[in-house]
This record gives sequence, C-alpha cells and structure tokens, in this order.
Amino acid sequence: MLPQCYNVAISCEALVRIPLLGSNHHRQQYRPCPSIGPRRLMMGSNYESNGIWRHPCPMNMNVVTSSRSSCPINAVVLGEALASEESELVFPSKDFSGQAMVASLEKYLEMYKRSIEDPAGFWSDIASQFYWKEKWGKQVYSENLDVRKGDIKIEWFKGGITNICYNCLDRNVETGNGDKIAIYWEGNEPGSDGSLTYSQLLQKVCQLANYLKDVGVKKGDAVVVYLPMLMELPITMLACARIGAIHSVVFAGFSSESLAQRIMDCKPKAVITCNAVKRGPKVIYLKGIVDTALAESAKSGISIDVCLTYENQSAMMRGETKWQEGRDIWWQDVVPKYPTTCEVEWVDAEDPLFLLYTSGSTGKPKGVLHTTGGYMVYTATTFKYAFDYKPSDVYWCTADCGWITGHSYVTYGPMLNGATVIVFEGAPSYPDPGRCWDIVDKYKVTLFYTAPTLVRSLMRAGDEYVTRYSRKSLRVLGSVGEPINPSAWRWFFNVVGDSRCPISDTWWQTETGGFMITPLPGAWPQKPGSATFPFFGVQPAIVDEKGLKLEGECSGYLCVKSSWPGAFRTLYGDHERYETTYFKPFPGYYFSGDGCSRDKDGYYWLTGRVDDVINVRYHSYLPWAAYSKMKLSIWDFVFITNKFPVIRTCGSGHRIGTAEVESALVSHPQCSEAAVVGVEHEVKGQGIYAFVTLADGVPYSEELRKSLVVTVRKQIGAFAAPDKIHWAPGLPKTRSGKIMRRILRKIASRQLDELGDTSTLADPSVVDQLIALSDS
Ligand code: 6R9
Repeated sequence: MLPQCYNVAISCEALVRIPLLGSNHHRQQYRPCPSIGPRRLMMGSNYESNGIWRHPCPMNMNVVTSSRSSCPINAVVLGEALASEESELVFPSKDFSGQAMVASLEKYLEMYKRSIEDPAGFWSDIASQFYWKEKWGKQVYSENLDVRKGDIKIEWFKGGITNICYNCLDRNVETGNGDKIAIYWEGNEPGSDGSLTYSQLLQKVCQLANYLKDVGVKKGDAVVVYLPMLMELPITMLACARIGAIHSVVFAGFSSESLAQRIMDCKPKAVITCNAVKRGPKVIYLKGIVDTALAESAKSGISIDVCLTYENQSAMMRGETKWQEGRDIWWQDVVPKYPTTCEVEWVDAEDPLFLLYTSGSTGKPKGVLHTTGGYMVYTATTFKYAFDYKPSDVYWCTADCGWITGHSYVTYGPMLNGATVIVFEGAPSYPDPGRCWDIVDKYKVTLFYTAPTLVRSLMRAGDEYVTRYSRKSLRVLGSVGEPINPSAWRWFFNVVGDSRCPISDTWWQTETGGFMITPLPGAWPQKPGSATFPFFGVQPAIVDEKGLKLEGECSGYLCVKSSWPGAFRTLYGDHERYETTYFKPFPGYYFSGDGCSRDKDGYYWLTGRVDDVINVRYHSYLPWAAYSKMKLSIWDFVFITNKFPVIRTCGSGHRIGTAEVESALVSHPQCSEAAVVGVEHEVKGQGIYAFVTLADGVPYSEELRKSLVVTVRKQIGAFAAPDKIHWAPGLPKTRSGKIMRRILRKIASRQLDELGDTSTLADPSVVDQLIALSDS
C-alpha cells in the first residue's frame, strides 16, 4: 500500500512542455528562429521528431507526446542571449547544468518522488550527514496537520540529540576547514571591514556562551537580541544555540514599544544589544531604544538583570552612552576574558532553537517557534540545492538577521554547509547605489541573494551603477520576500548577472523555516517571475474558498499538505492561535496566507498575501542624488527628514499586519478610527495606505498627518509608517459594522470603476466622499 501522501500527489499538476534536460541536449534541440532574431528560439527538428514532453508532476513519470510539438517557444539559454519580454523560458546552459548538483529535471523528479513517497528515508539519509550525539528514535517524524483529527503536531527526528552550533562550527573545524573564512564583515563605511575564520568564530562563540552561562542563562531560557548586522549578531545566535538557550532576535529597526512587547512576551534572562549603529549617514541610538523598552517592561513586572552592550565605536563611543550600573555591561569588558572553548549543551531535535515574531492579520505579533533538528536539516539542504552551493562559493544575502531570511540564510543554512558568508552592516545604496556591486567585486561574491524591492530600487538608479563594476564572480542570483515582477527579473538577470546567472526565486515564510517553492538552478528552465516547482518533500496544494484542491492550471489559496522538517512547531505560548490561523482555514492543510496560480506548464506563480498582511520590503537610506534620479512618487517624501536627505525604501522581510498599523493610529488622541490597506508601490512592492477618521471637531492638517506617521514609527518602527494618509470622514461599513476593505483597496489604487456592489453598505455615500478626498 502506498502512503497517503503518494495518492494525493499523484493527481497533481498539468502537462509541462519541458524538454528533457538530463541529456544536456537542449542546446542542439533549440535553434534560433530567423524571423524573430537570435533572442527568440524555437524547437528544432530533433526535438520535434523525438516528441518528448514531460509531466512535471514528480509522481507521474509518463512520457507523453505533445500535440503542439511544432509551436514555437520563446526561450533563451544562460549566457547566450539577453532575456526579453518575449522570453517565456530561460534555460540553464550546458556548462551550468554540467556542474550542477541537480543537473536535470529527471534527477529532480527522481529525488522529489522519493522525498514524497519515503520522507522518513529521504530526510534521515540527509540528516545522517550531520553530527548527532544520539540518533533519533524509530519514528523519523510524526505529524497531524488535520484539525479534525485532533491537535496539530509536527515532530522530526524526535529523540535525536544534537546541537546546531556544533554542526555549524565545530564540525567544520574538525573536518579541516578551521582556516576557511566563515564571515567577511563589511561595515557601513566603505573601507571598514573584518573577517573571521571558522576557528576564530568558534572561539568567539564559545567566549560569549561561557559568559551567558556565567550570568545564569540556561538551557530553555530566552535571550532577546537587538543588534544590527555586526559579526556579533550571528555570534550571539550561535552562542545561544550552543548552550541550548532560545534566541529571540528583534530587528534593530523596531521601536522601543515593539521591543518591549517582545521582551514581555518571552521574558528573557538577558538582552544583548549595542550602543549605536550607522546605517547610511544616519546614527541610530539602539541602547536608548533598549533602555526605554526595559523601563516599559519593568512597569509590567518583567525586569531584566543583564543588558550586555557591544560598544560599536564606528557609531558611538562608550562615554556618550547612557548606562544603568548593575544591569548594563560592556561586551568588550567581559566576553573576551572568558575561555575560548565551551562544552556543548546537547539538546533534543525537538527542543526549541529560536523565536521570531512575525505579523499576523489581527492582534499582537506571533512568536513563531522553530525547533532544532528538523530546522537544521532543512535550512542546510535548501541552501545547498537552491543555490547549487560549492565549497569555493562566497555567499552574500543582503537580509538582516532580524528577519527569518537572516536566520536561515545568513547564519544557519550557509554555516551548516561551511560556507563563506558576507555580513553587511550598511545600507545597500550607501554611499551610492553601486555599493552592492562594489562589495561583490571586493569579495568576489558568487551567490547573491536579495529582495525584489532592492532590485527595483537599484534598477531605477540606473544601469551605470552596475556596469561600472565587473561582477564576473557572480554565479547564481536569488530573490525573496515578494513576487519579483518580470521586468525586475529581467533587469536582475540581464544587467546584474550579464544573462549568465540563473535566478533562484525562493518562495517561503518565517513559518516554513526554509525554501518551499524554488528553482534548482541547472535542473529546469526558469520563467521570469515564477518560483517554479516545490522543493523536496514539499507538497503544495492550491485550493478554492471551500478548501477543495484544484488540479492543473488554476488560481487559489496556497496550502501545503503534510509536514516538512523546517516547519514551525507552534506560536509561542499560543498553540490555539497556531491552529486557528494556519490549520483551521482549510482543514487538512497548512495555509500560507498567500494566493497562487499554477500555469499550464505546472509552474507556480505567487500572487501575494490574501489576508490583511502587507509585505513592506527593504529599509534603507539613499543619498539625495540617488533619490532625485529615481523619480519616486510624492509619498516617498514622507520619509525624508530635515536632518538627512534620505529616503526609506525597501530590505527584506518586513511583514506587517494592517491591524497593527491601525491600532497604532487609533492610539493617537486625535484619531477615532483607521483602516489600513496595502497598495502597489513602484519600489517597495507594497505600500501602506491608511484611511483615517479624526475625532469630532478636529480639523485635518499637515501637522496632524505628520504626527500620525510619527506615532506609527514610534510604536512599530519606521518601516511601518504609512506611505499615504487618506482623510476619511466615514469608512465604508456593512450594516453589521464591518469595514469593507475591498472598497478601500480599490479607492487606494484608484480603480474607481471596479468598486463593485456598494449597496450593502450602511451608508453608500461614504464612498463618494472618500473619492472626493482622494488627493487631499
Ligand atoms: C522569507 C520571507 C513571507 C511572505 C510570503 C509571501 C512573500 C516571500 C516570496 C514571496 C512571492 C517569493 N514572499 N518570498 N512572494 N515570491 N519568492 O520573506 O518571510 O517575512 O515571513 O514573509 O513573503 O507573501 O507569505 P516572511
């Protein structure tokens, strides 16, 4: 009898018109079509006569013959031509596939098939490549993803005893890679840099681990980390993991109130921060923010005994830093005095590794909890395959460790593979929009992973910022955070990668721990804008509103059937919310909150959030010159301060719930009601658009608008500040008082002819009022 997952997966996907790549004959199989020039290729006679069409469904290896075998496909091959608007497919070159870990669709299908039919065997073979003090029990995994069958539960490698820090560091040192560079650190100012080998990194991690143990941090205790992209950030994460403590990294762009909320939720034994950081030209006094947060949490009875503070001299000297004797300790005064070796705390695979707060559509942020063993195996494996990692690679992910991308793909995934990683403190457009490529050339970066919003903002700054650098070290590019629009994809591919580097457009979430739908460069052709196919072990399902699984070409809600090792296990302290948010909407499935379509060829296209969550991406400071070149909309002026000619644009991983922004707005004494929606934004992908009703008798004013924006910045962080405030004397509500956001979204995006039926509103005239106030 086949396992159940086999039966589910067997009926999936549409026919894919992909020629068999395994033989690497596709160069011969495609020849330029003379009528449309060299960029447009069509199938050659070889291909036609073979008539080989493959089903991408990993469960169905049937070879079928296409009835459309003579139709032209617009395709380019890596390194041979630029991708144009007509380029439907971008094939890996023979050279690329020749050296790739998964060199053909066939090989992928073979591995995928095994991962679905025999997840226990597939993942335990991979897990065995790591160090386990004791092997996991008989049952490799156990799961229940169906609320109708009881509590939701996911466990992988339970009973296995290991340590992720040991696997990231000691294991690499022991296998002879101690002298390999683990981290190249690039500071905010060009020219400020540093590096650590794996041996040096291990020593630094051990010193901090010893210190933490000395101040009483034990296995299972939480440690809140509020640090910018200094080497001390991954060092802290690894030190916590080494002693079995749970790190909760809070992005050092969150306000004191957001930080306090997170501190109160997980009640840490210690807080680790630094005095200040420079991002672009601006100094941010992180310690001051921490002080306010600690004072706030003390009021609620959560007092923190230890605040370890790194003196970041490039931004601020210690003498200027406010200090609370007894609680505050300078990192440099204590940590280096500790021994450079530290016993590992061996933990169960299912012991918690970290907490990371992420926005939901309602209420307070959710503490996503990841455990150790499955996360370790999954991040390492996804990193290795999606970037086609080679030991000689130099890898740079521009994400901050304050977001999941920085957890899984700055720290754990790469280091588990012994990779050389770049940690960049600064802003990618400082001192000018060429900074990224300057760094790429400086360190000979081969793998470059970023967010579409950065791609778009650099695209607007102009090609000359890119082409003045060589970039010839680049091998694979990556994208994450939101759908990458085809024109940004093409620019990334043609200009940044010189049409030579495949782009891994990786779809995943804080909750999934690692990549879920992603290209494997070298294995199959890419379509600009599509995340392509599922990773090993992942069974995506597109369902309709009723939870009915759709087959073939379709659009709907993206769910996942069955667990994968990197899945989150719960929401910290709120398992019920975990079940309600993710497993109740479509019983039997994990619901991602994203919309998705599958095309006739079986490729997945993510279409964005379907709940009230906005993806605000990238957070950086651009000099004025770059700003004026970019010709951004007037909304962006919101972020230009008098002090610094800077603009806040994009970074990866800023997911924000509309409810959070609304609650910040209504906390303003002059705001009586607020409704927030996401709108398309040229650079950021999505912008935050707030409809605001003022308290009775309060007049609209520019000053008030600014003060509302400041309130949100203060309560959540600058990245959540609304791009637009739309004055709303009334909001469109149903008779039961529910705000009809559908209408607000249309007004915000000026799709006034698509307002739909407004007759069910308690007061339909509100809509006209809002339209009239659109440009106020
Ligand atoms: C890793 C990360 C998750 C949300 C996710 C989706 C969007 C991420 C994407 C993408 C289309 C991609 N998203 N990657 N959409 N294509 N390649 O960003 O985690 O901050 O939790 O955000 O981001 O909407 O649901 P997180």
